[in-house]
Amino acid sequence: MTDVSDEARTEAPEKGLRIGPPKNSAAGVPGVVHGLSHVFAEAGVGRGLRTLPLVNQHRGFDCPGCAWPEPGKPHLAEFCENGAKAVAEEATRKRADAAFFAEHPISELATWTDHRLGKSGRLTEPMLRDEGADHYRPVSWDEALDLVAAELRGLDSPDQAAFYTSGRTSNEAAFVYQLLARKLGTNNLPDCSNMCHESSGTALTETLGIGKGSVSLADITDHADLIVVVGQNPGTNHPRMLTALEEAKDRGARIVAINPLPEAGLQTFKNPQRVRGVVGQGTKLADRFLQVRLAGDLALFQAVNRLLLEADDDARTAGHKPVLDHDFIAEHTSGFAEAAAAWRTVNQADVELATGLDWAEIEAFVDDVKAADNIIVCWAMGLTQHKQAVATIREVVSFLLLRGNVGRPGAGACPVRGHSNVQGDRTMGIWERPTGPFLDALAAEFDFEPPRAHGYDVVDTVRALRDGRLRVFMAVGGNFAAATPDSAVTEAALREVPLTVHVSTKLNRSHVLPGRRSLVLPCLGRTERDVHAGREQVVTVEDSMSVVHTSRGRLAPASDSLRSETAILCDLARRVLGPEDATPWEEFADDYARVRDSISRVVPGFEDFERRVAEPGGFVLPHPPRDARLFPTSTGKANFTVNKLEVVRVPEGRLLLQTVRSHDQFNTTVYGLDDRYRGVKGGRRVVFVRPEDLTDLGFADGETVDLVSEWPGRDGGTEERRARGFRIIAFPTARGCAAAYFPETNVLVPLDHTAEGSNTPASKSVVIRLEAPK
Ligand SMILES: Nc1nc2c(c(=O)[nH]1)N[C@H]1C(S)=C(S)[C@@H](COP(=O)(O)OP(=O)(O)OC[C@H]3O[C@@H](n4cnc5c(=O)[nH]c(N)nc54)[C@H](O)[C@@H]3O)O[C@H]1N2
Ligand SMILES: Nc1nc2c(c(=O)[nH]1)N[C@H]1C(S)=C(S)[C@@H](COP(=O)(O)OP(=O)(O)OC[C@H]3O[C@@H](n4cnc5c(=O)[nH]c(N)nc54)[C@H](O)[C@@H]3O)O[C@H]1N2
Ligand SMILES: [Mo]
Repeated sequence: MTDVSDEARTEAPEKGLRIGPPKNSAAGVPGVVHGLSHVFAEAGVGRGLRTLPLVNQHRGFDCPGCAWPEPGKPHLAEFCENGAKAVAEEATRKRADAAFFAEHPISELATWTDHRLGKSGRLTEPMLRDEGADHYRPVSWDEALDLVAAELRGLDSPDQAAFYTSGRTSNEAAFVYQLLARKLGTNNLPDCSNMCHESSGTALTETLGIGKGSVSLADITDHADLIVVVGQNPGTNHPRMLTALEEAKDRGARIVAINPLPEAGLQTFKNPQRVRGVVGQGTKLADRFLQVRLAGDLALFQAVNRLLLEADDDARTAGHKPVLDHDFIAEHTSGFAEAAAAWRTVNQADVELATGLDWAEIEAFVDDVKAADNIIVCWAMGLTQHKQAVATIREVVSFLLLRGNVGRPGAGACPVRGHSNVQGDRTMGIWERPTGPFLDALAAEFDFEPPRAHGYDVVDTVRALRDGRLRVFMAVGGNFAAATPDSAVTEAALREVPLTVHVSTKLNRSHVLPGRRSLVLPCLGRTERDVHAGREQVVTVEDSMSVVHTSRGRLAPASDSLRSETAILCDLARRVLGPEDATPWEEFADDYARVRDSISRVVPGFEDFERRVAEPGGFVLPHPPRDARLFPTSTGKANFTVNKLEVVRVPEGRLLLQTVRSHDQFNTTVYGLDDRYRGVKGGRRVVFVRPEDLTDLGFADGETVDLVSEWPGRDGGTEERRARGFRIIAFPTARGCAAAYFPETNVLVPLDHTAEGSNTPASKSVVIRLEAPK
């Protein structure tokens, strides 16, 4: 049994925890005040005011928060409460400098909570932990980078190194990073996407031929008749999306929310940039709320597709207008007959069991669908982090295809991406499974033979670490130790690797669970001015809707020793690959336009990059299904799929747990201890359970319990993982389902519990039991 108590990290029990009623509206003035209070507290009033007006403006910087696109003409302040917090976190005046590391041994820092670690402030100079030492000590950039280069050059095989990326990295840094890894000879390029929208990318590539969303912002604001928001909590995670949904509502669009939790942001939006949002009632967003059970969406969309098929039969028999778009299906799709045959066997009882919904509720949703000419489905982690995630998203695509909802205004698939440049990083080749054409273009541009074998994704990287197959683990951004599943396994594995290297802005858990030797290399953040070789540099990013644009930091860097990610990686590459390597690494670092020049020849859609990205708002990458109803799939058509439903059966006395974000965190960065919309203040060790389930299980609101996950062990027994000391909150979630925050609950997610086809940790459906603490 794996019993990991991370109680040790909660230095003080959460004495300040207070629970109030959940809210039924999002944002408004309290949101802005809350966001600004974070900025001023961290950055100071002057620095804060200088920063905010530049967020997401042409010639400003890309918000380091989420990947939601900027409107063509941004409002004067196109930032949101949570964007403000992300900026504050980076613009903070606090410093985790050499004096800080001299004062706090690593063994002490390892007991701090993620919240406290993050609040230590910005990293200021390169720090090294020597083998056996309990402190980090300052080192020069030369010493640090030579050390990494020596270790990489000394490997028996390049596959003994893994290069992780978190999705804040710019296009330029991502491009040089993957080039370095591939020149070294490995495709071990795991990234946060593996834990995020990998399931979307996999499903969309199979069905539409491209792993990206097919809608633009205007499709939502100006054209869609029905917008389905499934498995997503935009009020917290993509607050600017609420403005777009409000615009859609103003024109008469309908919104359907599908979620086990009644998220405040999906109910009412009080837009702080509008009078009625400030003093009035705000805008009611969702017209219909389907409170689906966790992992019930595959069954739900199969039922919807069956009902659409039957409605089409009826309409045609009665001589009415067909419900399905038969012309589109005939001309542009493949596999319809097989899928239709499968839908006709969809069983109502299975659907009701899996979804927890009444058939009549599903029929009412189908009426919305039939009434809408143009439909968009938006989704995020509620669909991607389940065992049948890929199948579910394929089924969503079938739903869209049935009525021709791809490749025309106001219609399409909208996976709402997480990190601000996670989509761009993948476009730049951060991928453990690069395509042949990409590698061919890279080979031609840089005159070398890139490795063709697939590398490790995140879960495989953890396995390789665990099994001693990696000797260097390097990360550009992110917090691998905290973001990955099965914390006990990952943390133990990371401590054994000979060298860990983290290029980061702020201190986090991954730095205090170091490898035998460990380097922390501090870099500039998005908000900061990047001057290199006497030239002010700009970087580029790609948003959730394939718009590529520039980002230019304006604040003075947190320390004089900081370097940009691109500069660090070019310098490292030069040292690793030696003088015999012909890549102009120094020129790349001195002028990122040189990197963009190479990108323009390697990555399709980036032709004439430098000129086009200088246009206000940047440019949109090609997307054949969206632009021309061309589907670059194996069949050359959009593919319908047959997906076998496995109803998740939760044993008696157990709950299905999802691990979610609170309103005061960005992934593993914990800004504060509140989750305002869900009524939580001053603590994070809470578990939301439905009152009827509590009664059945013999527990009560306010009790403290351990969460114990149960997983079929290899030897036929049950593996147990435990997270201690969670306060129960009676909450109106779907029946049989619970929710708690990550990263605290990552200890409960078994490493092998992943989505079929994408290997994404299934961190939204973990079987648990509640147990009175011993
Ligand atoms: N402020 C802030 N912004 C962020 C982030 C952050 O941490 N903080 N993170 C960024 C990143 S990297 C990402 S990926 C996105 C994440 O954005 P979200 O996906 O919105 O984030 P989660 O908190 O994981 O919320 C998942 C939502 O899906 C619902 N859900 C869970 N399981 C199911 C299911 O089986 N079916 C359905 N229908 N719904 C389900 C949950 O109840 C919840 O509303 O946000 C990005 N933006
Ligand atoms: N249980 C559970 N686990 C999850 C999820 C879940 O829903 N449930 N969600 C998953 C998802 S969707 C994601 S995307 C991952 C996130 O995984 P990661 O991307 O690895 O984690 P973050 O918390 O976003 O990384 C934060 C750290 O990035 C560094 N950083 C911030 N800005 C910069 C920058 O500009 N440059 C550099 N070099 N470093 C910077 C800081 O040091 C900060 O501490 O977590 C995944 N893990
Ligand atoms: Mo994400």
